[in-house]
Amino acid sequence: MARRKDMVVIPQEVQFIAEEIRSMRTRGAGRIARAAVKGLMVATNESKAKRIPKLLKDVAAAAQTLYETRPTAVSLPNGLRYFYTRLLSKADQTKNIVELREAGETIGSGFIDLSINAVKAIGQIGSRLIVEGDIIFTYCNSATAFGVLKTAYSMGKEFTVYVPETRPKYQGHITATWLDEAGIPCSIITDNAIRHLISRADKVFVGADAITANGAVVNKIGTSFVALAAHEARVDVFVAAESYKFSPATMAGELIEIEERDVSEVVSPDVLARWKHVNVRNPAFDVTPPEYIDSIITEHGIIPPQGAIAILHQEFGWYSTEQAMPWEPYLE
Ligand code: RUB
Repeated sequence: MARRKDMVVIPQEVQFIAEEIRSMRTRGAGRIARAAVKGLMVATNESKAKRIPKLLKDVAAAAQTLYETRPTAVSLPNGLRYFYTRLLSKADQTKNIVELREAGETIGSGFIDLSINAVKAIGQIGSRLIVEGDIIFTYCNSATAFGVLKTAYSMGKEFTVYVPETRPKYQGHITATWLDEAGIPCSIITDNAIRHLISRADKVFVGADAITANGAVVNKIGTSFVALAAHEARVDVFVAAESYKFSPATMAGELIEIEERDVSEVVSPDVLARWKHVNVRNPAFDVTPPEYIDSIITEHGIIPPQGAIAILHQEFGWYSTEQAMPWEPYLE
């Protein structure tokens, strides 16, 4: 069948990036955001559009495809919004499609640089919280939290790290590998051992997929259990999170959607097939209330969780529904 000339086409590379995120081959909130923005750079560059309105439609379709890959990490819509709002304002200023395509490159690499620099800044700021001889707990696999540990270690501070395995996908093993490669001594523990061992720890460092207006932290399922156990044992909990992980929609009372993933991640299909009446649930994230968090380390500095609203205002102003998905009006 002949392809309509004005039909929206999503480039294969964008579909590939979307699948990498969906299947968690690309994972971690920061990486997800950078990969999605890369996808929009590709969509802008590869669009065959001859006119600007069509280019905006092509990029909108790519943005929607990427947006639908995983629901919880707010860095994903924030990254897509960063790109698309700037592309729209450039489209208001120029009639030249070549200029707009070039702007896509600049905007995208602007976000990627901002993201990488934020992780580095958090590493620098957070590393000051670590003192010689500390016993540290982390959870799951967060490049931002790891950046804090790696920076402290490169400053010559000696400390050890407990890493829970993080069922069902064992992201703790990735963290242990990174620590091992960096030369930082660590112990892998089962998730069940968290409460037993956390009383020996001095500090907890975790990452975040989303931070709400009231300072609650959404992160890998089980993080709230680590924070609860730490609170009980009077161990400080620090969250390392770039400002694009704060959720503007929560200023308007929206809740963060908690992703439920395929049950085959928890129980093998063979076992599932044998069971007749057993239901399996696989929520991928949970919410840690602000009461269980001591501080959030952002690239702008360390804030108490109650200061989340200040970051949100600084980054996004007051929330308006137009900020939700700026590409929506351009979807076919
Ligand atoms: C990863 C996870 C990480 C945050 C922060 O979950 O919960 O702690 O995404 O990561 P998943 P980073 O494995 O399901 O993506 O600091 O690397 O952005």
